Amino acid sequence: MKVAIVGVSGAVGQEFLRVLDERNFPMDELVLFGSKRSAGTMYTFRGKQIEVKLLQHNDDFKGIDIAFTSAGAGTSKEFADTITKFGAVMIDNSSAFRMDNDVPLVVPEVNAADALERPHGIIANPNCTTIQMVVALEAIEKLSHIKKVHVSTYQAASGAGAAAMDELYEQYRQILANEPVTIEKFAYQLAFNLIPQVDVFTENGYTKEEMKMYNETRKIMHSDVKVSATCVRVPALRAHSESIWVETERPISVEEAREAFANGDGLILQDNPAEKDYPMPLFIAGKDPVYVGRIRKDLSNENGLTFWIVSDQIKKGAALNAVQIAEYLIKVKNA
Ligand code: 11C
Repeated sequence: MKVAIVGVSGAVGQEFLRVLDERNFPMDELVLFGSKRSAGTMYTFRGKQIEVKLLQHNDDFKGIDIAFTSAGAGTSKEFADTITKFGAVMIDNSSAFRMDNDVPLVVPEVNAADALERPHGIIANPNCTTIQMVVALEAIEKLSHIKKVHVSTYQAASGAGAAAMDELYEQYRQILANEPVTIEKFAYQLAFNLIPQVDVFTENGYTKEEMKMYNETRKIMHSDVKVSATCVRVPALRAHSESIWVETERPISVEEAREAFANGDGLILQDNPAEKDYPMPLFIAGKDPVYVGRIRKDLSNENGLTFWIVSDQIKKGAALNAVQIAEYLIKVKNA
């Protein structure tokens, strides 16, 4: 098994190195690719130094079985043929191909088998906010079909990359030192603030991030569910939180929901209000599962249920989900 990481110097690229090592991913060789800026950089993997190669249109992907790509949608589109032409499976973290009909969009806890049908050799990894939401929704969907979802997100700086995380640290330092605040990665100062905009606005007044939650959820769950989202950037570092309201076909009790979450694939139930026990981004950063708490009946709708989820955006929201897809392919001998 020969594996490649494209965009290894980014926040997600670095997480791929950690996740592959931590999960003891079976491989004989790892090849790293990057832009002009990161080519030549050395990274250590399982005690071995590996130099980052420049991503180019050449035959470097000959012999690669699985390529994890996380270098932005533009790079994914430009290099998809180069990466897949010798048979590598490209598991792409960008938004480039997610909504293409002939590219599966996969969250293994929900639709792993979709990964087996990939006419272009490409499997898309969904947007982080969608991934963690569908893992939780799937547990409820098994009880009763979900017709509607309202969701507000509380998205960490990590969603905008490693430089954005650095900017958040730097903003807090600058404020405390009484220096002018640097604002480059976000529309406004994020430190001591919330920004009700993630990505750009579309014609219907929702942002692209909010529309990803609508469209990707329907594709992954093979569902007619309607998702209305408000996505907010918050000054947390690397785990996204979501306040979710679902309307199901039949009423679901809190006890039923709790049991479903407790037994759900990829989920941890953390819901003990009396002990002030609920998931928070500070404590979930670095962890694999999606944590669920604050489960309540909706007071305005008999068929409504509301809950709170938190998951590490760089892990389950990106690198881990992609590696789990690859693990599934290996398990069913499809890569
Ligand atoms: C954020 N969800 O938190 C975004 C980052 O489509 O893969 C990931 C964007 C994407 O800013």
